Amino acid sequence: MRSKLLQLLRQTNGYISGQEISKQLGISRTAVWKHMEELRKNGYELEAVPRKGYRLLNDPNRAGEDEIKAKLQTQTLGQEIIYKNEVTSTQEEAHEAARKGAAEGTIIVADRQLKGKGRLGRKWESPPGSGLWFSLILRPPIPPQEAPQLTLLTAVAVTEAVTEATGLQPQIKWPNDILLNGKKVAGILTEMQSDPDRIQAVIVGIGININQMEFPEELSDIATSLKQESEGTTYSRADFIAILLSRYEYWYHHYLKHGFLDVKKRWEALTFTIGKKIKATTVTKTLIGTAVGITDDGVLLLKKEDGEIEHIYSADISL
Ligand code: BTX
Repeated sequence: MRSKLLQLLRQTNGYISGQEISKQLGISRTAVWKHMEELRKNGYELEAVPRKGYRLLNDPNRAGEDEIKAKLQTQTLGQEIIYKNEVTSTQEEAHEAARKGAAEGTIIVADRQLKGKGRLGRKWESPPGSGLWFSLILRPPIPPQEAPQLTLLTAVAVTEAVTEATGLQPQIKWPNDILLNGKKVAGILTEMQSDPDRIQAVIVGIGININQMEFPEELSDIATSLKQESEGTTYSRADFIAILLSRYEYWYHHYLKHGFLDVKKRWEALTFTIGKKIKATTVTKTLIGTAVGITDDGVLLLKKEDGEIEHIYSADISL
């Protein structure tokens, strides 16, 4: 209920009356007042004016353009910020912005996604007020077939950012899952706008569960948040994105200057997939074997029991 109330306050330009809130949320005026008191205790600054209603003055967990800009320490990434309270998917918005010529480094951030996209048409749960849902537009001067390397680069940047922000040490599961204690804390979706021999834009979608304390039932065993893994510590989403963009910029520039090798080495140091016996489920078949490494294109090498090496381009991995 409190997140619905916050959403209402965030969406309102100016004041919203207690009566309107109680009508929209289907709760009593006393309940509205109690929730407001709870929000105040949690650091939200609220103004209450007789006959006008309530107004949110300071939102400690907002990750809007101003809050992010105040924390950014990058040269290019995040210099352009498009912030929306609610979108279908930041990927869609980013594709549109990229087609219209948005500069490299532009980010599209939303408080909530109604149809957050995972890989292969899957859904990414993106509730308001608690996670970081954003897409980054890159225009790397690399051939289209090398774009998958950016997925691994992204996983490295996200993992390092989680450690820097929280002290926690996530592990990467090939190709793009970031796990804490075996549960998914972040997901990465890399899409591309490309001519046959030239990339127009790479749209890197990043979803990170920051402050959720609960998940829908079907995710409760497989998903976690930074807050859940740090005994209830609340993290600032604006701080987190600023740290992440710094790590990203470091690796992205390093990659453009020196190539993929160091990214690959760092990825291998942060993953637990390599050396493990795994089951890889692709669209057409299921393979069992030992993950022995990745190629320079980020393709997973699976050694089957008969010794043959299979190249896995896209699959779900389980141990
Ligand atoms: P994926 O296909 O690897 O993971 C999707 C699967 O993860 C789902 O089928 C579900 O089991 C699980 N899942 C769904 N939501 C969550 C969640 N919040 N936390 C943990 N597990 C979850 C991963 O796809 C790529 C996700 C990218 C999301 C970003 S958010 C910003 C950008 N915009 C957009 O629409 N997508 C990206």
